[in-house]
Amino acid sequence: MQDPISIAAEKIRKLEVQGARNVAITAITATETLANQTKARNKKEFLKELMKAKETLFASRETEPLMRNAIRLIINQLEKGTEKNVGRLAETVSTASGQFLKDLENSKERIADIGARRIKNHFTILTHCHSSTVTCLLKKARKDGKVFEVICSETRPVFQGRTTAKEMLELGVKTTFIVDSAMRFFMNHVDLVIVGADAITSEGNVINKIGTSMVALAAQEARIPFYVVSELLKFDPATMYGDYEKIEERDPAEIWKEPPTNLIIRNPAFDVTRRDFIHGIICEEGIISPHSITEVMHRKYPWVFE
Ligand code: RUB
Repeated sequence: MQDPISIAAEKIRKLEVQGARNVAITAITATETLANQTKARNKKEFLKELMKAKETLFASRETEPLMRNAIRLIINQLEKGTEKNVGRLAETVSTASGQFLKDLENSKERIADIGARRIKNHFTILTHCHSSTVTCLLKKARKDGKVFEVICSETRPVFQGRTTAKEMLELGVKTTFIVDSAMRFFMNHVDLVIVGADAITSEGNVINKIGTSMVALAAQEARIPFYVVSELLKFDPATMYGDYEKIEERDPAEIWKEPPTNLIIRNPAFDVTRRDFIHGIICEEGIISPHSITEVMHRKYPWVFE
């Protein structure tokens, strides 16, 4: 029987679980299951097991600081404490996991409340890929009685835009589906661009699905506000100390299953949108300038810098 961590990592790697938030939730839940099923005889063995799980989960997708911050927080609580009993250590993992998931849910709702206010009646909103945070915000706007249209890009190579389009249709929102290369063509018909995030760097740059930086460029040229919706814990503290955020490069077969020999295919999953193109980051603390990210993180989540 496969252990919960390998199952979760495999689902994440194959994109059966998609989007930074869902990746983090899957990783946290698997860590909790592992802790509850542990056969470790002492704290040392238990921590060793969790460290191995951490490595496997972190390797499943490289550009996911929300997952990394969550798992680090859970393990740090064990390392810091004096508790030695394995049963009680497993309970600590459960409590910390449950609390993190609850906070994540609250942040999402807060982001949706704040972001929905930015949507005016009869707006056309363009989004790229599928972000559960973006669709939650749009659902909230709809619930508040706003009438708006959505344009979604298909998001090559694995078409996450289809998920967004289906969700919008279910909401009863007039939805237009376009190929990624048509995004600039439609930009003049758009009032607002809203995208999600996988990572935020210490400089306030945002990493999201490949193609996002091109949308940002097109939005700036057309003078259309470009917003990122993101929980603050997508901030990657390693970027503060000089590391570049790694950009996951995926299997070329996602682009072309049987390509001609000698063809070089590159398949980066994400790109970097410079802070200068971002009107604001809509997060649980409000709408903030990307320039203020480290200051806000120090105030709200100082433990990420430990
Ligand atoms: C998904 C993607 C999403 C962010 C945010 O990429 O780039 O915009 O992850 O999603 P992939 P959420 O499909 O490769 O995971 O708001 O749900 O965290």
